[in-house]
Amino acid sequence: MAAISFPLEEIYQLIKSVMLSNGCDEPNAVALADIMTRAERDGSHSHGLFRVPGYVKALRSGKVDGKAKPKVEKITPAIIKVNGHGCFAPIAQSVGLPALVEATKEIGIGALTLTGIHHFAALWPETEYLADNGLVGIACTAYMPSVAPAGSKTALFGTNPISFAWPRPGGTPIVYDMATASMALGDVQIALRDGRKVPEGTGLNAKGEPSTDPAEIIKGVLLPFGGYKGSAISLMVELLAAGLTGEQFSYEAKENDNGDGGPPRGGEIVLSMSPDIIAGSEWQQHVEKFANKMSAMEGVRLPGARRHKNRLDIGTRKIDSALLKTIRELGTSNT
Ligand code: NDP
Ligand code: PYC
Repeated sequence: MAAISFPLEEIYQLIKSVMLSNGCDEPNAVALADIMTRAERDGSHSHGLFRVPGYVKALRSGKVDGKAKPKVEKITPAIIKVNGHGCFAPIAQSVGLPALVEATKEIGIGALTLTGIHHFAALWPETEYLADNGLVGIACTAYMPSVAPAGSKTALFGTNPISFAWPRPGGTPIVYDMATASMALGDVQIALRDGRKVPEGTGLNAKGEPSTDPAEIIKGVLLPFGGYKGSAISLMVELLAAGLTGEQFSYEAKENDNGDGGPPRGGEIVLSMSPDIIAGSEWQQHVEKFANKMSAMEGVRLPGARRHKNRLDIGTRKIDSALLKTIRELGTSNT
């Protein structure tokens, strides 16, 4: 891939200006610029600048309201509900997560449901926010049918990510964030762009045969990670993100989507727990011993460590030059 080096601050300003010139107000543009710049900073390439064209498509088609003002409601002392009123997810999270932290610190456990949102980002920002506030976090969201349940060759599940974070006061949290598909669709699309094959087991072509060609898999179907076990976790994500929030399952999201290429309307659930309240004051020492034992093992690293290391580099990031050209054009033309 031909790449251009670009400073993080310029990445932020570019995204913000593209979003402002495509119908976002300042708070929505800031929330999007923040989430995508942090993805580029950490090396979450499939959910950084790569997503700008999709966000813009959803704004231009009118599917997403770039001026939406999400509404927060406390259903019980532990249950927070945010209605995004057709916004992209980051602005809804920015109002819901602080309320979730406050509730969890009081009750010990909490749940945040987000409805009427369009999620197109990585999920680690949600769970890491909770860990940075001393809480354990779990987040998941559904998407549109892209993954065949175990035993089938037809898509029903979204790529259905799940993220988990555990706080390590004084250090970086333990965080994993993974699609329950064998590979996130964004990474398959990037493999196609960069002319790379994907590993065996990623997906099937349109005839239902195994393939390592990303173009063929995009026309066919992705497989869940880990066979029937990943399939069960993807099923759980559908139930938590749609069944429990009252929002659309992936198949419903597709049926009701306008096909503009941007993220469909859906739901997200974020669960949080206070180790201080649940485990008591000794938890940190106990967990540190375990984490240190694990990371000292040969060949082992803790999930999240790659991103946290990338984050220490505040220099430029390499951006695909064709993508950069496309994004710059999206900021000047509005058709
Ligand atoms: P990866 O397979 O790249 O990584 C999954 C997790 O495994 C990460 O937490 C990663 O940590 C960790 N990990 C990777 N290698 C190792 C290792 N050797 N040892 C220990 N831990 C490791 O992610 P996916 O491709 O599955 O997902 C990419 C992104 O796509 C996610 O951010 C996800 O939220 C997003 N996504 C969003 C969707 C949406 O609907 N909004 C749908 C699907 C995916 P580390 O980061 O430190 O490498
Ligand atoms: O990479 O699978 C993906 C994805 C879907 C929605 C946002 N990212």
